[in-house]
Amino acid sequence: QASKEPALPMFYGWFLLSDVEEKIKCSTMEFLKTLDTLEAFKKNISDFTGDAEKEVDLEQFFQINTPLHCTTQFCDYGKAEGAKEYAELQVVKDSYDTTTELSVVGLIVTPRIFGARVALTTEQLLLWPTGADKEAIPPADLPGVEALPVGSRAHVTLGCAAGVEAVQTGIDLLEILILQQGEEKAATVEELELGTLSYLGQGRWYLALREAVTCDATFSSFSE
Ligand code: 2AM
Repeated sequence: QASKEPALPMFYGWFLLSDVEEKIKCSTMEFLKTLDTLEAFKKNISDFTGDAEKEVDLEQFFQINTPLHCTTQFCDYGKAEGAKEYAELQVVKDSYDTTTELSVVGLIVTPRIFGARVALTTEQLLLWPTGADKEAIPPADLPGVEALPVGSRAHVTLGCAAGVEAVQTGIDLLEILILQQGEEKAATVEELELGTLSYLGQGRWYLALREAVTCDATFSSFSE
């Protein structure tokens, strides 16, 4: 009798420990509050509201996406490409339930999502699936993605605007990174206490943190 295959999860990733999650929620909300009050942001408010006269409360605009995590492999319970192969990797089995330190190096805000950019270590990159940076992106939409270093897409989705799926964060992050590498230099740069804020047009904001924030996180999986 053939043994039943173990069920695959919805996704694998690093999950922020609960006290870290609280800390990050608070500090990133503080940043949204700051961004909301900046003249440069107000000047471009129509990116978010469609109307230059309208105001937006960014803290209300994004719905928080818990548990806060950095997805490595999206499995969709086995339906996603490469899910089974990933689950069978020795490094995935060996790392399961172990805790690591994620380094948050930037924050991104767009009219769709609010997220934290994560810089992965060489060791963490062993858990980053080949091709994950380009997953779920029609190639024609993001020319230049091939030139980005492996792991560029690593992030924690902090919140999504109404009706937006979390998968958008990785796509918006890659788009911002491509813009930053290209000819189009950021339109506005403002030095904040937290770091350097750039505006990349069409409601895309990037804060390069002056100091990376380290977050303890456990490698695990999630199923609804
Ligand atoms: P995220 O990693 O950008 O936050 C459950 O939906 C989780 O899997 C979310 O965290 C989501 O986005 C991620 N996810 C959903 N669909 C995905 C896909 N096609 N590729 C990669 N990650 C995906």
